[in-house]
Amino acid sequence: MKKIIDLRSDTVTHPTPEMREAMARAEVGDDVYGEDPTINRLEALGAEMVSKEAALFVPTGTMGNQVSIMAWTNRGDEIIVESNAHIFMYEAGGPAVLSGVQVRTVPGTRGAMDPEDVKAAIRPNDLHCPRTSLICLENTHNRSGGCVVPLENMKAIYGPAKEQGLAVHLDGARVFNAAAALGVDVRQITQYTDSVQFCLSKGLCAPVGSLVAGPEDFIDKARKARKILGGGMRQAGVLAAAGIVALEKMTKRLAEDHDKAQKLAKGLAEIPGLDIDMATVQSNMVMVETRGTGMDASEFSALMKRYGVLFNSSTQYKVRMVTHNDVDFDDMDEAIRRVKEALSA
Ligand code: TLP
Repeated sequence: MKKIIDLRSDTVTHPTPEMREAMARAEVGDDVYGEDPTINRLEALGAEMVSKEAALFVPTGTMGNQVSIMAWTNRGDEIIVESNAHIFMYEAGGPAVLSGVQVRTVPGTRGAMDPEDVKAAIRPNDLHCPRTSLICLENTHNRSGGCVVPLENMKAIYGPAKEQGLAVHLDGARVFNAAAALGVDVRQITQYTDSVQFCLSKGLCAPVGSLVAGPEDFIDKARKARKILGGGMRQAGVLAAAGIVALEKMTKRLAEDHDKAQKLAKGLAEIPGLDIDMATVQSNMVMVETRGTGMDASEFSALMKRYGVLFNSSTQYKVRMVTHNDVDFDDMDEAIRRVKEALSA
């Protein structure tokens, strides 16, 4: 039987044998009482890795972002996000529902907002205006195809935000991919944020989980927000154990996924009808424009599903392919071969 090559997301990765082993052996306790030693170890490790005072284990990236917004804002505030940010596009209106805040979007180039536009979007202290309390960044930036937001851009937004007393939160679902792509320690990125959410369950292969990291008083509020959302977990050290392997081991292999994306992109770019902006292939994602094939994104993905290559549509004429630990370099060759076969059939 033909192997299915699943490029829908890096979320499809399975826990590694080492993770399963660690999960089976994990010491656990009731985390709502703060008594799960494995969760405590994961939170301390995560905080240290991104150079923040404290961290909180949450089930998902979405909850990580939402408890962060709940902790930083008051009802009626406004938050600034890039117009294609996950927080704005894919979190089901969470900021409005959970925090009662209004979202102000600023357009970005490959995920990076112009610092001048951000400055201009900060509200004046005026009776008529909502209070701007938070700026959210995203790195790598999902909807731009995994582009890396440059450090200088983050710095140019963070400095003025601090001068104005605003908090900066990073949706760092794939911040370790950003660090690998830039060839820097992740702290170089997180130094320009007050809080960060990063996922253990994407390229890092843990089955579940994200960490939120930031100042201690912020984490206290985020912990309370997590409880409100029903996210206070009990013997979840079995999950945290996989998260520890994710942080200690799997962060070191992400560059390999980026090399796979390069290989895939180069091969697909040579196929007539497919267009790829190679400058945007910066981490583990490839955005492929399908217009030249006469098919839209959903027709093309439906066609390729029949050939055992899975990926999602991103816009009407763009599909997103994501590389990860559960596909190898040979799978990239095979995916390219099947696309050629499907388009010439
Ligand atoms: N992204 C998923 C889908 O929701 C689109 C994916 O397959 O890429 N921030 C960013 C930047 C993300 O890409 C995601 C997940 C999240 C937050 C949310 O994480 P989860 O899925 O754990 O809630």
